[in-house]
Amino acid sequence: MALANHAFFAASRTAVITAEKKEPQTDPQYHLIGAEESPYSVKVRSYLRYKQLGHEWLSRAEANDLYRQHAKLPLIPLLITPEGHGLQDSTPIIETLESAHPDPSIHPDDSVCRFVSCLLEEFGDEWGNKWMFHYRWAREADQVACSKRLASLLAPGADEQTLNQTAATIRERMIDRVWFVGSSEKTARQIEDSFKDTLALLEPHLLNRRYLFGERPAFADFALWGQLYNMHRDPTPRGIMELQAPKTISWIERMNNPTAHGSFEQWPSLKRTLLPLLIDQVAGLFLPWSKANADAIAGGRESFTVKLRSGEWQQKPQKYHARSLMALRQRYQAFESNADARDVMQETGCLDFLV
Ligand SMILES: N[C@@H](CCC(=O)N[C@@H](CS)C(=O)NCC(=O)O)C(=O)O
Repeated sequence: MALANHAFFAASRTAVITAEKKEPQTDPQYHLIGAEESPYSVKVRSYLRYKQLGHEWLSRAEANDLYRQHAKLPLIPLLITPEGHGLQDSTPIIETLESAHPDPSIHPDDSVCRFVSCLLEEFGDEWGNKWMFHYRWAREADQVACSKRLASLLAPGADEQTLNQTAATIRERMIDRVWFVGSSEKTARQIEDSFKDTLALLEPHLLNRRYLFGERPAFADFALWGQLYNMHRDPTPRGIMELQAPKTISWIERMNNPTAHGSFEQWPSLKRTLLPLLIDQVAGLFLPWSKANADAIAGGRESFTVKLRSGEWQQKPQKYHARSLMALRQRYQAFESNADARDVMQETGCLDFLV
């Protein structure tokens, strides 16, 4: 649910790398305004494909009038429903669609899995976005690659010189924005280690299963995938993935057009490889960071410093993350009476941040 990268998704639909155009299953009922470079936009597109909901994938430039008519915030994705309602914010968009189109469900029936999937959905959106945004603008190779892709989205068909000028402007502006996700000299190594450690934890987990919770995608898959799919489009993180994460890359390709191949697993068979991810990344980094951010917002502080498992983290607090932590805590309330879910949250060190 983060708000990192601003104001570059206004051009045409010419996808730059590996986006496949697929005929909508039924007449286009939904209109999804987004961009390939937007992790939250492709997250919703993957969901619409999974649910086989007919939709048109449009850029803001192509659908500028529609966008102006419905957008409440200057953000993508924006989904326009058949009834003509405009929805923004990928998590509530998916929740609204899930209640309208419950089958096949993206929520595992095992209640522990159901909450862990919601927790990892939040982890993907809030913490995963730090990996994606940091790696995209930290090094020249990625800056050049992505700013060129964004430039060709903004100025399709422009000559080389114009493209390079546009790319240079984008690059300059985006490099200045990495503070938004807390990327700085102090946190760079922590962000990069977190990404590599997460890949190392995902590989054994995806060794013999197609998705995070079994043979069909769960809520968590869509959020984590939106970030990792975009990272796979940038040279440096793609290089790291190609070196150490072949199973994750197969999952990235699979989630671009997910289909159910079987059922969700129960917690006991997922526990061995999901527990380390919850302990190491969610309880060790994401939740203490999110709590410190929320406390800083509540205290009206300009900046906050928090001791994470990876070291000292300093950042300007973001209102949006404080709201989403509140939403996560409200979501956990529905599971509080569930002893198994509580035990797992206790065992992983997540509980104290959720109550
Ligand atoms: N919480 C929102 C975040 C959306 C977001 O940050 N979108 C970015 C692109 S990934 C955006 O629109 N930035 C402003 C812009 O491009 O004009 C969601 O989950 O949909």
